[in-house]
This record gives sequence, structure tokens and C-alpha cells, in this order.
Amino acid sequence: MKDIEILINGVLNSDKRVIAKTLTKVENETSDSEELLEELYKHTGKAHRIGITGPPGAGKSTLTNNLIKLLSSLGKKVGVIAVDPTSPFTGGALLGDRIRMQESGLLENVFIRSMATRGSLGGLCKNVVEASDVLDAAGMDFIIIETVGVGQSELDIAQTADTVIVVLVPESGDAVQAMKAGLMEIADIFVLNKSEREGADAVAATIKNIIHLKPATEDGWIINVLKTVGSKNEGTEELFKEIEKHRNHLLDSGFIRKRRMLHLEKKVIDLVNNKLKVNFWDKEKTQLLTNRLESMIDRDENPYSFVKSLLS
Ligand SMILES: Nc1nc2c(ncn2[C@@H]2O[C@H](COP(=O)(O)OP(=O)(O)O)[C@@H](O)[C@H]2O)c(=O)[nH]1
Ligand SMILES: [Mg+2]
Repeated sequence: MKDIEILINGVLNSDKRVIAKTLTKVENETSDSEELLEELYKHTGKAHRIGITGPPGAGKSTLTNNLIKLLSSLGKKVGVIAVDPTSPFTGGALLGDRIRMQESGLLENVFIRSMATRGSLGGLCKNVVEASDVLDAAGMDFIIIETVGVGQSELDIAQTADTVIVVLVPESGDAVQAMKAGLMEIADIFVLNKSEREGADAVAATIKNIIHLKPATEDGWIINVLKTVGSKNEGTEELFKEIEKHRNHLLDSGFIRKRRMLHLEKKVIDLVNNKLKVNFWDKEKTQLLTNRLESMIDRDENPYSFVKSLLS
């Protein structure tokens, strides 16, 4: 058997070691990673993809951990992709994440993968989507993708998740911040975590008011605000029920297909853009650009006509 067939069989058989190896290839974009993804694609589409996003420290990892345990106790296979922020300031929190995640990773039907952000726009999105595809092909019932909602990543998550959960905490200004960051637009479910804290009911009411101000969604889904206490594992079952409700809503209304077609459209456009970029900027053209910078800065030439000549 060819190496690639061994990998594909391993993924399809949910062999954890092979899944890990394949994910590393996908993450590093090795020369055979595309062929792997090509072969795996027809085996994807069965998993329900849950995106969990929100500000750092809101309790995303804690809730993910709670969901993993619940899903696993229900006999579900769960794949998790945790996107680590590159920020060195979060080192401590990440260590905490790993320990908690590892504890869940010991559960038989759970596969957990931590992925680094590359810091480059687009790179994050692509690899996370492809990594989800690998876990999907590996037969996971649910895939949970945790990303920090502070930049581009939470918008990327909306490009692959069937259900997006935005986690907020009662701290003042959180809801407003979330609105600014575009989190309100992508949420299917809001979770107010740390809801044992003072002011939780008021913040939950504020979020509900903001939701009411939004135009109704095309598919008729009503966004709910759930209160949880992640550190005490409170509200996890209610959260899972809401996820199931959303999933059934998408399935019954047929909107799952529409949503996934939108994701596909974005994916194909990204693939083309990436390929054009990679193939276009070969050594020769890069050198040509470098050579012409002098004449452009001296105004002997303008960038527009230079681009025209490059493309013709
Ligand atoms: N008081 C309180 N602390 C919580 C709750 N949920 C999580 N935490 C704590 O908040 C901190 C950050 O949680 P974490 O899950 O790492 O947040 P993330 O950065 O969003 O993934 C940890 O110390 C958790 O133990 C909660 O409901 N109440
Ligand atoms: Mg986390």
C-alpha cells in the first residue's frame, strides 16, 4: 500500500496516531497534504461543527471541556481544535488549557488538537477548516473549534462552524465590546459564563435586547442567551440541548445545506487566492518587483502601470 493510502485508511478508521500525523501534514502544508485532503473530502460532511469564541478568559476552554465530557458520556465521538493565540502573555493560561484538555483527551472517543496561529491573515482560517475536515472524515460526531474572539479568527470560525457559540462574562462592557468586534453577527447561541457573578442577569438582559434589535435571521432561528458556571459544570446540559436544537433547526429547515454551500464558496475562493499568490510570486517576479522599487520611489514609474505589465 502507498503511504498516502495507509494514512487515509488510518484516518477513516479513527486511528488516533494517524489522525495526529495527518493533521501535522495539513498544518504544515506538506507536499502530500493536498492529495490527502482530496481523498478525504468525500468522507466529510457528517460531523456537526461547533465554533466557540469569545474574549480571553471568558471560559471557552472550560466549557469545551465540560461539553467533551458530556458528549463522551453520551457515546459521541468528539474532535477538538483549540487555536492557541501566539501572544506570549497567555503562556500560563495555555498551560492550564493543556492540562485540562489532556484530562479529557484520555477519554476514548475524544481527539484533541492544539493549533498555533500563524499571525498571518488567511493562514489560520485555511488550516483550521482543513483540520476540521480531517476530523470529520475520521468519523467524529461533533467537532468543537475554540478560538479567541479578538481579531480575525472569530470571523474565520463562522466560515466553517454549523453552530457558533459566543461566550461572554458579566464584566461591564463585555457585551458592547463583543458587538464592536463583530461577535454579535456570527452568534447562533450566546453563553453568559461566570453567571454566578453579580450583574449577570442585567448583562443577559442587555444581550437579549441587542439580539432583539437585530433583523430576524433569514432561517428564522431565534438566538438564545444561556447562563453557565463553567468551573462548576453548571449549564452544560442546557447548552448541549440548545446546540442540538440549533442543529435540528438547520436540518429540518434545510438551511444546513445553504450554510455549508456558503462555507464552500468562501473556501474555494480562498484556495484560488492562495494558489494564485503562491504561484504568481515566483523568484523572477519577486526579483523584478525588488528591481523596480527604485524607479517607483523616484516617480520614474508608477505602481499601476507596473502591475499592468506584470499581469499582461
Ligand atoms: N468564577 C468563575 N470562573 C470560571 C468559570 N468558568 C471558568 N472559570 C475560570 O476562568 C478562567 C479562564 O477560563 P478558560 O476556560 O481558560 O477561559 P478561555 O480563555 O476563554 O478559554 C479559569 O481560571 C477558569 O477556571 C465560571 O463560571 N465562574
Ligand atoms: Mg482557552
